[in-house]
Amino acid sequence: MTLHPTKFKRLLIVSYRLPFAIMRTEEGLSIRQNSGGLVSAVLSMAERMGNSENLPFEKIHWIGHSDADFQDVPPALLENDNFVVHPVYLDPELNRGFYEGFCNDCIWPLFHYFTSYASFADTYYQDYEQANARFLEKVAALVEPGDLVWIHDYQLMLLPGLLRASVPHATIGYFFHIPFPNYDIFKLIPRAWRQALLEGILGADVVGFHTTDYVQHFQQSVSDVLSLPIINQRVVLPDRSVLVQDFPISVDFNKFSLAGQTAPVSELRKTYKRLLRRNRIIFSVDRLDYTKGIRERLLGYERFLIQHPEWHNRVTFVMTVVPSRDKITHYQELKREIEEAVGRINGLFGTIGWRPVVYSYLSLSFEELVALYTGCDVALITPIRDGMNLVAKEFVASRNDGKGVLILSEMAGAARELTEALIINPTDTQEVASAIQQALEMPAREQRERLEKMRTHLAVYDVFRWTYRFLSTLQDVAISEPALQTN
Ligand code: GDG
Repeated sequence: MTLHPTKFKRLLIVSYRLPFAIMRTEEGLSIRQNSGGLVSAVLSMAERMGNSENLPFEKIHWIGHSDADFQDVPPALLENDNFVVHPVYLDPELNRGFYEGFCNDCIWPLFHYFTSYASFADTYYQDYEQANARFLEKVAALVEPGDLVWIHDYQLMLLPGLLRASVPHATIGYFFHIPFPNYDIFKLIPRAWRQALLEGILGADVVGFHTTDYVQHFQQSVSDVLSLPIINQRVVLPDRSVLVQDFPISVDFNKFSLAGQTAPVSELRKTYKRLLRRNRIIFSVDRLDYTKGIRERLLGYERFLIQHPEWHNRVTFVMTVVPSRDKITHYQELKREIEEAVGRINGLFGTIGWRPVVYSYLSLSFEELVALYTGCDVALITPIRDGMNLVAKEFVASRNDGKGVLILSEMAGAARELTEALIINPTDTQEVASAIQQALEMPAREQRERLEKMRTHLAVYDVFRWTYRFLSTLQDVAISEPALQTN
């Protein structure tokens, strides 16, 4: 599986978020690395560039959003060894309607099956159209023959279609990072919008999802809304066809597998264990989001503590919630509910010397994250709905000591691959409580055997495989369709 360096010269990634945030400090402008699933995946790939003949691109050109306030950023700040960044400047008001509105107050809840949270304001959709058109201006001005354009995620569903109309011979891939819901959910979107969203996505040559379920849901929507035939995984349009396939995203297995042994991580791990009085540790980390099942997880832990007094004083749940979208009402309410539940559990069971839940609302450094992945006994990952969930894969990749148990929700895309985890339904409080007990009491041998199977899978299906599979499929499709040849 290789890419064709002679035919395709540049990789253009287009996503809402850039890999770096531009900040204004007292010393002037500076950049800070962003986190999140997509950024983690592409940064790993970028770190390998130059050292791998499979990655022929010299630099990745990355087009993403920035506040209009930063239009005075000097070009030198927008380039490093791996990336050239091309910001799309959006006014705060447009960004509010587009990103906080249509993306995160309509599509995000709807596509995660939180239908009652979804708001269908006309102005949101108008801002979404306008913002996608602003991305188009930037991409269309940049794209050249021989470029691969890889567009990401639900913020940019219209962009592939806009780009196809503006640059008909462009080679366009599109990857969807969240679940694509079944048709009953998708058809809640007003008729004209849902048609435009599907036509937008079908502007790409290859459309990728994490799982075969999402592929099937998308195909059913295409067939019901647009009445287009689907033959051999291809949506057949009058002048061309679009390949729709699953490409499960993954993690940099080697990086996580080795990270636990570095001196800073070992030091941190020792410190955490000492601070937690050598208690057994249950760990979770997620962005603040109602889809992640944080409330439900706390109920499961509370039930476990009620049913198992023998574990009091001997176990600590380290729960980190990473600040996210906290300007949106549902997120503010969720934060309050989480903090109430943590307070209730600590009040009910805690003593002067023991806090059952150690909760923080902050972002961890990479070393802190790995120290917790490798220092914990149980990773408790209970989303109500999650496209993939990279935290589960990172935990497994980190455990080259063969210790630790993964409890994983069946509603995460990752559950399709990590079948040796203790798979639970996140709304079943008793099942979560029982899985915690089973995990804490699991014999070392069983832990090792379960981890080994999942690690063998991730060692092969790592993030590089994901990128190569997607990009080489895109190239093959572009080369085999004469109408789409770029030279
Ligand atoms: C979306 C989809 C899909 C988290 N907290 C910290 C931190 N992280 C990193 C993790 C991981 C990433 O952020 C989170 O990825 P997830 O996949 O778990 O979740 P989403 O952000 O919701 O991502 C998801 C993903 O896209 C990729 O397609 O899997 O389903 O919702 O890499 O390590 N990193 C650091 N400190 C933290 O506190 N350093």
